Amino acid sequence: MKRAIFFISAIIIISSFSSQLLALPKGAVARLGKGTVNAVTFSPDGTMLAVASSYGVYLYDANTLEEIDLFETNASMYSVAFNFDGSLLASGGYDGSIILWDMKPYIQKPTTYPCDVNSDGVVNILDLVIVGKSFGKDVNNAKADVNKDGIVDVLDLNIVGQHLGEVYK
Ligand SMILES: [Ca+2]
Ligand SMILES: [Ca+2]
Repeated sequence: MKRAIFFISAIIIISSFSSQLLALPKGAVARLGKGTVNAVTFSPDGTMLAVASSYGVYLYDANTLEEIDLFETNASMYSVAFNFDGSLLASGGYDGSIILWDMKPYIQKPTTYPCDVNSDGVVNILDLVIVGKSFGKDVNNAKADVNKDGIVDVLDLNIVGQHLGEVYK
């Protein structure tokens, strides 16, 4: 009986100790990372998180917090940095190497282009005309409300105007 009580007590002590270790600090939303984490950085658009660790470089989806990929390396990585548009990631290792990773396959392209009001793949005068004709109306044409503020007005026209000539094909 004493042995059973000791065993149960040990389990309670161990489980409360491990739950303290796993508890997130106040204000934290997640705990990520494997191996020894040496550096972290967000991609310029904020969609990815790169982690330099003893296993290599981990990529996480910054929104879902799911692991996207692991770039395994021979040496432990201690630094990571994206270039200005997030198309390249540089990692520095303890072996003195700097590895450049192609991030283009991981960059999420938008599925919609609000300035292409008529969805023909080009922002041109036709999109401006649609927005202009929808002025003052009760957002019957929701696509003409480019900035999604509930009214179609000069602000929407201005946004489309700034994107004139863009091609999404
Ligand atoms: Ca168009
Ligand atoms: Ca609007």
